[in-house]
Amino acid sequence: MPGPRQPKPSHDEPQNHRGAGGEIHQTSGGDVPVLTTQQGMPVADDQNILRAGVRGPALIEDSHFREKIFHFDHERIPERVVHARGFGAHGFFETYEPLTEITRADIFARKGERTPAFARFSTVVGNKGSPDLARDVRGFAVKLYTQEGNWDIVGNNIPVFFIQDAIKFPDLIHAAKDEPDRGFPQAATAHDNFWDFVSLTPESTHMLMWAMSDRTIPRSLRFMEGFGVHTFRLVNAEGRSTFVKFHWKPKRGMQSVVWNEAVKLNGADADFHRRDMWAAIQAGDYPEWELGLQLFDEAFAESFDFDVLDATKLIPEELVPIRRVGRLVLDRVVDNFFAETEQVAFMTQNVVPGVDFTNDPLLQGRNFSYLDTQLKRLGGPNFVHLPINAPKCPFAHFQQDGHMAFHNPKGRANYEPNSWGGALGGPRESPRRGFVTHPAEEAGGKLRARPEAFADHYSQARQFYISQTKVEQGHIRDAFAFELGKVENPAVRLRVISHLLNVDAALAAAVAGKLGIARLPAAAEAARVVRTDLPPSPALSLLSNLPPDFSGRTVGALVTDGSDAVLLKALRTALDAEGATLELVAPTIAGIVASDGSTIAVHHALVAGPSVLFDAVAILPSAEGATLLALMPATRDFVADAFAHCKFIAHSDAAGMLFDKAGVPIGDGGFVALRAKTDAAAFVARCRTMRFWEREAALPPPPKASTHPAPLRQKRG
Ligand code: HDD
Repeated sequence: MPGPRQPKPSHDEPQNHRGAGGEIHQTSGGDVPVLTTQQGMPVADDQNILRAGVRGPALIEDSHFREKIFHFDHERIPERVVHARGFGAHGFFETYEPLTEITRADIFARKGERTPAFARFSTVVGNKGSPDLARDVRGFAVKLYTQEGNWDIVGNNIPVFFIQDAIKFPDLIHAAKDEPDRGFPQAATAHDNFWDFVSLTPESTHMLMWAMSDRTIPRSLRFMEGFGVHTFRLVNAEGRSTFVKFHWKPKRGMQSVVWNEAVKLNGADADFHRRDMWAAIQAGDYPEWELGLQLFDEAFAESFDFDVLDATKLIPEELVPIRRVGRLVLDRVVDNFFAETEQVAFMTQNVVPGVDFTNDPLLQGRNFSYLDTQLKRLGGPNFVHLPINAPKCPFAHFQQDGHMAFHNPKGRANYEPNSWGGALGGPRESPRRGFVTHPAEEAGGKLRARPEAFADHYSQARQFYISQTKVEQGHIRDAFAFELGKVENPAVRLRVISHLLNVDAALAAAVAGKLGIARLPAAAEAARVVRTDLPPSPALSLLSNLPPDFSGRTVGALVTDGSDAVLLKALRTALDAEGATLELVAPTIAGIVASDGSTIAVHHALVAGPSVLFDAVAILPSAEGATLLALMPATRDFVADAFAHCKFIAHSDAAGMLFDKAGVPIGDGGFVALRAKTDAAAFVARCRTMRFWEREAALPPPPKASTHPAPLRQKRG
């Protein structure tokens, strides 16, 4: 009975109807698909629940409504217990040259062969809806759909880890995530529980140095390295094993933001990283990394200063150079975020013939955990049937049934051995093609213990610190001071300082000074003498390894009506030539009329386009436009932040008053005046060093604590 609030459906032509609230709906017709229930029954009315009378109660008979609400109620699956917030993309891995002398892995057998790949990048600690620029380790997980099965390299953007043994992982993660009695802080390690745990776990010290460095606030997921972390094995056809550490080297080089910028980015665009990657792929600027191998044998492992099974240690590139063996290119965004990025199941134990594990106790524990977690998250044993998880090579086995079984074997035999013979008998094992575990010899009693060499917790932490530039060291000091500044318990703060004293006395004193600690505690007792002879490893520094150019980066130009059209064009041309992007910011999103009378669309209104979104800025108002901008508070932030974040700043002459207004002293080497067309190219050339760090060096040095140690009682876990 059509009532006054019920739109009348038509199946002939698309028609517009008004729903109860007056909203417009289009009914199906022509090539528009008909809305159906999950069962395929066409739906006549998706606006109104079935009720007894226009103002009467709802009827349980409305199976369409019940199905719709039932399904909605069950849309969520548990988020990942760690690495909940992530962003994935499809692509391929291309092999540079056959590596048959090192591994029988099929993926490395043929030069130029492309293997489909899916990569997911993530933060570790925050929940699914947390901001992208949290200070956090980034997950770097790659699924390679090889012709001999799926191989997952489930790594991070840091080559070491907080703990040596997987049995401590739940403690680490409990301590790092929000505190259980209050549910905050979210996506931050800047709280008591985390620092309490790590300060009672000295093996974390090396990782803490990385975590407090700019590595944990990358500018883009495209501009960070990836690491397999553990030592793995590659095994060739003769069964010879070579130890390997996996590295992903970003084509566009490495780059991070500064902390103050990260804080503001989280507010300006909490999706900054995912938007950046999405935009790059959509623009055809495909994110790319080279796969690097550090290959070494037993003899090197024996002679190395540290145990290669200890995930809190790395092997400096200067000691074992990286061999680049292929590239990963991400060239396709997902069709559906849930189906692909959310449901993808990475597992460290997914290796292929020719790749094998070592006895790293962290890795061994992971090999248990990842399968287990998928059952919880994806709800049954058939999660590999999901398209994102299914191998792309032929597969055949006798595993059957279970929830949501999509690939069901045909035929009578569902066991082996069987005597059905031929195709009827189903698949058979293949000693020749199959995965064979490297027959490493093992001996020793059953015990819960760690090798003696694992006990050196400070030497490589120190090596990392001394490998950083002065600017980076300053950022590390600031990060420690920020995080510990959020710690309420003074004993925890002191305990961290006592560890830092084993890393670098000046670092410890500076952090203590920033925390207002008047007297330094005694250094933490070190189980092994700290090595001060390890040389700096320049490869560990971001700023010592700048990319060759400014490609993949973005300049934000603040423009107004009357902005110089010729200069704008020159800037765009210079950036295009560099492979960089220009985005325009104007007083309103309606765009501007440039000096030549042309109307130019802009990307951001000033209030929504702060300078933190960009790698460098150009402030190019007309004289009249500058007067208008001077009245807008957002202009001051745009200018002052760009300056404080050490960005290169191009400017028109008219911009001068805006610098004055923002209290920015114009004139250091980070400013480039744009007057003639050629100035644009000069500005882009300056941008190649990414930031004008000298500006930061001009700031006054931090206060320091007294170097007279104060006694401190150490609590040990
Ligand atoms: Fe883990 C997810 C990386 C130690 C247990 N881990 C997860 C992801 C990455 C890493 C990138 C997200 C994968 C994705 O995008 O879906 N994890 C690491 C690295 C580690 C590490 C580099 C140390 C070197 N992890 C680690 C340990 C354990 C786990 C020691 C447990 C014993 N990790 C898990 C997990 C997760 C996970 C609980 C959560 C979601 C998932 O696996 O699929 O099983």
